[in-house]
Amino acid sequence: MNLKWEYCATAPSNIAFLKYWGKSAEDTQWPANDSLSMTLANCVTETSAMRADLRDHQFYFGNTLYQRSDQRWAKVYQHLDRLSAAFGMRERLIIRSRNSFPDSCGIASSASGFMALTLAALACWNDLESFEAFESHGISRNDLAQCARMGSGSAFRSIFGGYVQWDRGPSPDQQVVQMVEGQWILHDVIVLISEEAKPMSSSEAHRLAWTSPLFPVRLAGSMQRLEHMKDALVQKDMSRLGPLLEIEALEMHAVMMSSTPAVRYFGNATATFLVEVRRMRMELGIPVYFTIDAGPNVHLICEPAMLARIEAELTKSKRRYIVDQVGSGPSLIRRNPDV
Ligand code: 2P0
Repeated sequence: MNLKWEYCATAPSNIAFLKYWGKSAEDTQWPANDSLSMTLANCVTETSAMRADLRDHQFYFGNTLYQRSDQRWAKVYQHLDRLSAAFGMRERLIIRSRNSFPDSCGIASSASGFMALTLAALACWNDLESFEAFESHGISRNDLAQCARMGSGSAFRSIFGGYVQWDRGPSPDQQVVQMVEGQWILHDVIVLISEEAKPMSSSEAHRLAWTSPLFPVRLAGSMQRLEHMKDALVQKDMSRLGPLLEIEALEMHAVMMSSTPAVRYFGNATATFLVEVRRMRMELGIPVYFTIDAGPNVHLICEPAMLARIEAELTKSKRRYIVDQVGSGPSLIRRNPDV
């Protein structure tokens, strides 16, 4: 065993087309409904893990060491504790993590973050340098995703590239399923509306979903919407996928806003921009559609041929944005940090 190896994982974020909102069981992270997402290519977390002779793990984000007592990062230490207990690992790790996207702009990074942390830590503890090595060791991609899911539900879907379904399944199984037919190249242009901190964590807001009178209605229709979305993805039919994306995002936010207490993740600045998106579509004839996660930023989904026109419009209205697209999923390497 070489204590010096550093295991590095790169894991993508994902944008939910059909949203995971509400849990039927919190302790097991059981989602109330199936969800479907597009794995991103450029918005990624890179995390490395190295064994160390220390009393506790050390977690660096960027160049800063954050201790276990730091509330903002407590979930990272809890996740390492959970993984070490599940795999019977006692060695402490030095974890270094950074995001390829600006972390102050309110793009959810828990999916990429918890997937990268899970992969790097388990690779390091088990001395495994690839997904094939994990497989030979009896740990499948689905197993890795199940571990990441306990840190943050949305991380479950970041184990694969392309379009990925979180199948809530019957107890005791949940599955992460890659849509092999969905090889459609789509862009996600993330328009940065606000950098303000979220008023409430997603985990807390998930809990409130059950108080909304709209939630049962949402759950009753979600499987049918999933099938329609999958079909539109297979057919590469933006005129069918686009309206489904928008109604899905608005429905999730309607559930949030009608919860008690109400959760409001976007305000007037976002709403004003949605009018601009509709104008691009209705007046300029650009087939572009929005989705919104648990925050104020707007994800514009479009085909590659439309990107230049969308960027021109965003530049004209002095918007800040990040261009991303469907990506190929996480990766793993082992390296000697001294070389
Ligand atoms: C999703 N979101 O499907 C939905 C859409 C945000 C809106 O999953 O409590 O941070 O850690 O499992 O994964 C955000 O919730 O919540 C989320 P936890 P998570 O991507």
